[in-house]
Amino acid sequence: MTIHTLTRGATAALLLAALPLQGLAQQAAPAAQAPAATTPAPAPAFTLEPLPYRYDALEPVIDARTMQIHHDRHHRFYVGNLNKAIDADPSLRGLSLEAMMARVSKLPEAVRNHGGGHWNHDFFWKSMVAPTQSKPPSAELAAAIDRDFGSMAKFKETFQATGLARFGSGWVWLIVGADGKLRITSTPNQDNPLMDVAAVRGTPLLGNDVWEHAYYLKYQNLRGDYLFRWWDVVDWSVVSQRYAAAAGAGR
Ligand code: MN3
Repeated sequence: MTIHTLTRGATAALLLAALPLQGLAQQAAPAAQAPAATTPAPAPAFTLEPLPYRYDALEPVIDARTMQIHHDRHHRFYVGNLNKAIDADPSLRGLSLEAMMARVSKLPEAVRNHGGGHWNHDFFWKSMVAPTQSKPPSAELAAAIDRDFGSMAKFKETFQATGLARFGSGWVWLIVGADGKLRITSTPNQDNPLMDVAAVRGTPLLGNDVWEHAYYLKYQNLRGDYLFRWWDVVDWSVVSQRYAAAAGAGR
């Protein structure tokens, strides 16, 4: 991927983002606009939330420029294209992302790619915190990691190796299965373990984005270094809450 293609993608994403604003302007000044027969576009089904922290909050692990491009261009692109897919198939409107993931094999491919992209990135941003604020996992989650992986060190080693082994673009996940067992899995592209197409399904507790756009500016081809450094920005308090919620739902 080159900077040139990133920039072109960003331009398209910014144009998409400007559409709702044009709609508002039309409503404010109807006399100057199109005939009354024109139906105003419905509100977008999904919106891009701001990052829950500053672009530079994850420095020095993830640089501000990467965060800005990743959120403002890549994530915005997925949201815009997901909304386009929903506009093209109104039966999808009102469905949660999770409901779409559960039967994504029967939906348009754009939902798999861009709905997955939206869910995955929203989950990813919320999984991280400034390195100074990173806390250890809960006692319950730490015990489950020891039980299912042997130790936290072995868990991290396997997670990194799984992320490194993903050929091309994708994600590496820590999930909890319906049986309560923790597993590490990897998905291609913007797939995730909630999807009915996933080889290994479960409730995601943590996921790392191993697309080159997630790390290339700072780490270039050294995905392994990115995976190793990333632990410093994992918000284990959020991961622990997800584990408690999944365990509670399973009882
Ligand atoms: Mn990404």
